[in-house]
Amino acid sequence: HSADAHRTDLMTITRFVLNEQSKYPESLGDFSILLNHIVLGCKFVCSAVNKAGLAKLIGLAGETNVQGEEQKKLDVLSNEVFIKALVSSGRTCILVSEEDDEATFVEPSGRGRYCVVFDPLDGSSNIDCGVSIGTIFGIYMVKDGHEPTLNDVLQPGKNMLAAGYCMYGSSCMLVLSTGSGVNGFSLDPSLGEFILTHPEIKIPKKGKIYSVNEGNAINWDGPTAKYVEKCKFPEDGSSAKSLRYVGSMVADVHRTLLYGGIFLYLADKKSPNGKLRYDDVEEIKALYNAEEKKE
Ligand code: FBP
Repeated sequence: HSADAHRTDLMTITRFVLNEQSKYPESLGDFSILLNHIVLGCKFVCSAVNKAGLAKLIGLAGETNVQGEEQKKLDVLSNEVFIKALVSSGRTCILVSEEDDEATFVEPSGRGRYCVVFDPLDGSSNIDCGVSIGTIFGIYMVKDGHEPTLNDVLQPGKNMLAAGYCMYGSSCMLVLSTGSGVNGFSLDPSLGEFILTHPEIKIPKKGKIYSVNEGNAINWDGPTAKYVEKCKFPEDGSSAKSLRYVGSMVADVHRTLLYGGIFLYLADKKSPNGKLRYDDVEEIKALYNAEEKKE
């Protein structure tokens, strides 16, 4: 017990990724460097999010009281931090952020092989009331010697090298997958390090929770409405499920991974393609289908 209470052998996220990399002798260590820069972005956003309420109350330098101003600022600030951290890693070539209309192409002299797609601060409607929000990221790689183009990032998720999220909740957690397994790291604020606290996360086989914005039920299709009805009024004698919906995807996904159950974010009559925020959904679909056919 005492060993548990005072752990001295800490598996930091850097150590974890370096360990993983050592299994591949040809690896150049580029991925650990990239990840370190992502981790820096997450730590910055975590600190900014934690200070946000206080900043508003006591008017920290640079904050204004104009309504909505600070929320926008936190989004914009987080985006700037991530873009700068990723560019300065020297390991990226294309950055696609939910905050920006256009992709950022890194100057050829500072380029690496990785493309990062990300939402620096998702769930912005939850900022002002201090509810969990998060950063989401995915990483693709361009082939050696190949000039990076937008097609390198308009690819199916299964072509990603790694993906993860950081949740700014009652604790700050970074969850990462590099393709085999999912591992969770909690930020120890006194050390400023993400420590492996949730190794090999596996979603429980059975869960007692369903998570959906039921306010949209009027637009659901028949099978969805029927499924959710069954969650509430089971016909097989099992007990009804509990409803949990934060409205921050990272928090809802994170809880689902740890506690099990189902998270739904549906295409419905109002948004038949789902809520994909892209001007030309058809273009994405065409690129996606072309990629699928190639394989
Ligand atoms: P914003 O970041 O623009 O607020 O939207 C993203 C998001 O908050 C997701 O994280 C979440 O899953 C979803 O919107 C909730 O949407 P809705 O309110 O339609 O259920």
